[in-house]
Amino acid sequence: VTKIFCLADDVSNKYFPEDFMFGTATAAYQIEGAWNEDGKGENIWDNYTHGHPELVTDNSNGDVACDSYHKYKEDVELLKDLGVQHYRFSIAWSRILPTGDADVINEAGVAYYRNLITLLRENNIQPMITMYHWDLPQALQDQGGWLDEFIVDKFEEYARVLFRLFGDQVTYWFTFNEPKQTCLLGYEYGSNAPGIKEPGIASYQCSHNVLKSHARAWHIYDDEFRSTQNGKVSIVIDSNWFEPNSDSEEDQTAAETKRQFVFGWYANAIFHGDYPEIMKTRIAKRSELEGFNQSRLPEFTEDEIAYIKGTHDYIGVNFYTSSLIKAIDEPDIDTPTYDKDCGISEFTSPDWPDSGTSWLKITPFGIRKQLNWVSKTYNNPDIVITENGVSDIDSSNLDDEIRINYYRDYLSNLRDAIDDGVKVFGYTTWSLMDDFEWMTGYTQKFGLYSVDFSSPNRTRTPKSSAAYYKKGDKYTLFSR
Ligand code: BGP
Repeated sequence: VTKIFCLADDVSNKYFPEDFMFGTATAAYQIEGAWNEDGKGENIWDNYTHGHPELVTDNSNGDVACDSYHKYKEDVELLKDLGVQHYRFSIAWSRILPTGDADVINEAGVAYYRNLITLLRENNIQPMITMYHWDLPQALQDQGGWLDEFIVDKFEEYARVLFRLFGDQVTYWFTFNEPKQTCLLGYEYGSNAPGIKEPGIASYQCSHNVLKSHARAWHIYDDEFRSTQNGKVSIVIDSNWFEPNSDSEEDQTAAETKRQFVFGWYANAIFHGDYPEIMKTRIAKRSELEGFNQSRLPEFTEDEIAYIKGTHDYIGVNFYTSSLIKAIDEPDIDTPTYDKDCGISEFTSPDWPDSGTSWLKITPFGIRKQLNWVSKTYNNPDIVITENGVSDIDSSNLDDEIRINYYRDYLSNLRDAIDDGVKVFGYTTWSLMDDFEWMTGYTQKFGLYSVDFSSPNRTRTPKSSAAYYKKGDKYTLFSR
């Protein structure tokens, strides 16, 4: 057993299993830049940030970002220096298929990812690939995007191209990163690209097509590639821990309802083939009250349920924070429709420390509870934490104690979850380096490495947390 973990105040010394995977993550639009180079097609984030710069906190975009398209070799050096076992990154659909269509493959894009994957493997770093981290080719959005069922065939074609091109070198695949954010922020609240606001309908339609696309990709792998490539395919679902505000039965039920609306929306489908009962019942009831003649939540057919059920070889969980959930009689009138459908009240405790991001309170206990809940609810699957991290806003602060404490305390709780019997086999920090953080632009810093966005060279400098994640320091978190 490698001694990995010993909290300063914990005399018992905790160990991670020797084969436990430590890694770090990024996503294409957030780091690559080169938005229109070497044949890459436009995607919805290019289009959205160019058309509406005012919607991003610092009016920025991912045109150059960390310039990882040109600096991937340096990125791999950083990963080597961290000593990580895996690197989770995403492939930009429109860099491989500029119009989203599999008839035209952009060879320069293929070469970029092939070089990256090869270099990672030469250095014993497992690539963990997200196929879709929010950057839909604009040409596909123009034909309806995730709201139109044609996208399922398009995603199938894209998935087949990726498995064919890279599958011999990749064990860990994820179809989608955080489908809830794709659908809710992109098509219901309209805060993320493509900025569509169709409350109560579009996010459900989007999710319906995302789940069908996910299942299609999993089956393609199973039917055509698994016997020769022997990899694993799943999805990344985002989760807060939703803690009941009191011991009352009402609050316990409300918290479970919220978990089902957030995590169960996707997990129940891929584990059991369909949406959670509570979602089906609540949305049908509210739709009826609103005068719809059918539920705003689309239905899967029996065949679709059978097809979607079981489309997971493991499960990716993004985890950052927690909130408190209280039962309410009736949501406020101005509550967004999806939240009305869920019908609970959500808030945070003033006792929980802040980070640089308003939605992210520091709640280490939550990761243990969430892991236990996922394990219990979905029959103890293999789990990897695919993102976990904390932001601050001061780019000059390389001595990032906030991040060291965060990782120490979350990892300690994750380690406890292993003792609880949860089959979590890996942990991935968000993020390798400071990057373009969607609507907050470059103002939120999540990286183990700081990036100088004012230098054309996009110089990377390790923060204290990088040294800490590498092998432990005065806090003796872990050493390899
Ligand atoms: C997750 C995304 C990441 C990353 C992170 C930080 O939801 O998968 O891409 O951005 O959150 O969140 P944000 O940028 O919204 O602060």
